[in-house]
Amino acid sequence: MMPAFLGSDVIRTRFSNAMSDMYRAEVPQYAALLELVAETNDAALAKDAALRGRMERSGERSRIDGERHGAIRLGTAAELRLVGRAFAVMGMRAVGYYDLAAAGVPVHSTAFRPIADADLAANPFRIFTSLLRLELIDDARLRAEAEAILAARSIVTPGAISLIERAEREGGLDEADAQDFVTELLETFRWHSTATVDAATYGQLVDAHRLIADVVSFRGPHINHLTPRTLDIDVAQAAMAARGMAPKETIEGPPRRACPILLRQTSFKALDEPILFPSGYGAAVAGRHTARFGEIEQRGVALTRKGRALYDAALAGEGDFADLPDDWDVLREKGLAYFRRGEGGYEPIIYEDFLPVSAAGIFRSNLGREETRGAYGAQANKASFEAALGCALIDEFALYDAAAG
Ligand code: OOG
Ligand code: NI
Repeated sequence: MMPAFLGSDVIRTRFSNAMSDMYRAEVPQYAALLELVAETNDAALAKDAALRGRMERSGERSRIDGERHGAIRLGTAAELRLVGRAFAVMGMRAVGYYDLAAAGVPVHSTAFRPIADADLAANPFRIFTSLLRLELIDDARLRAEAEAILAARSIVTPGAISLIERAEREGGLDEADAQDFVTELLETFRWHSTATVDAATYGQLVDAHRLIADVVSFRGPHINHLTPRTLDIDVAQAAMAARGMAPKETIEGPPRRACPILLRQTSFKALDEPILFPSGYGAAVAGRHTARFGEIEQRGVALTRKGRALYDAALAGEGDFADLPDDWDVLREKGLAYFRRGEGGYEPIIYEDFLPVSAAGIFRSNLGREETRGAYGAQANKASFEAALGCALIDEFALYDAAAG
């Protein structure tokens, strides 16, 4: 008899919940943030019947409570490929390319997420995944050292690797294997308070870029935030401030509107955490590291290429946010945003992706003030990212075109 495989949606949901439980235990501020977002969402739904109706019809009402994204930073092509295979077991595919080097952050990124409407409705869990661009370290000796350190680590447990291979070979995982897979894969994203490098090496890596130190100095790519989805980011941000969670000053993304578009995000500053450095003399040396933070986001309608061009122009100061009409019907009639035909007429298709300028703002605010360098000279290099991943990145617009039918 064929073994009964668990659906990839079920494995993804279990993994997302396990990550959330782990991060809640590691970072108590995250638990407080979840509570705050749940309260403000309940209040927003209670007072806005139109929002409630729209969310119920689109299926978002049932997914919102468990909806979140996380972020990790990887060091090598081999790590990206392996993590991509692990995410594939959970139905998550690499969508979109985000070049952060232009904003002075030495990484390029994608988002692993489900792509089919039904899978998004089941659980849209996404992981913003960055790959370090070691070629942007100027100092050749330090670059070689960082490469050697990364080449020596294994970020996925042997148990997880054999379950990834089994899922690929047999086409899925049964209940017991799926449970083991979730438990084993969680290890990859756990925080390690002891660095793998000595304090001097850490200092040199920080001097090259704080982000390089964060990727290279530890056993693995600790999850650096998990972001719940709020239905009213201005209310949630005010509540964060009122509860002493010190959000960053500005909300990334478009301004507040009656008809939300794309993505608005804000974060609280990274925690300053104690770590230990190994030393050649037996006793560990105490130090501090900032990497992990908290973030909230509000999602709106996905823009078409035409709508996105207007948004990008406004962001670049070459247009105005008012060029994007704040009215569902006009957005649809002008072909600026994506809608699907539902029982209640046309329903907005939610934006499931990220924004590079916003992401750079989130990165920067969590790397400390001193880390505000200008753009790296390097060009965006999608082809090298795809070569590292081992397959093409999926174009987000093609997915929205298909969803709109
Ligand atoms: C990722 C920062 C970007 C987002 O939601 O755009 C991000 C990171 O700090 O690793 O989280
Ligand atoms: Ni984020």
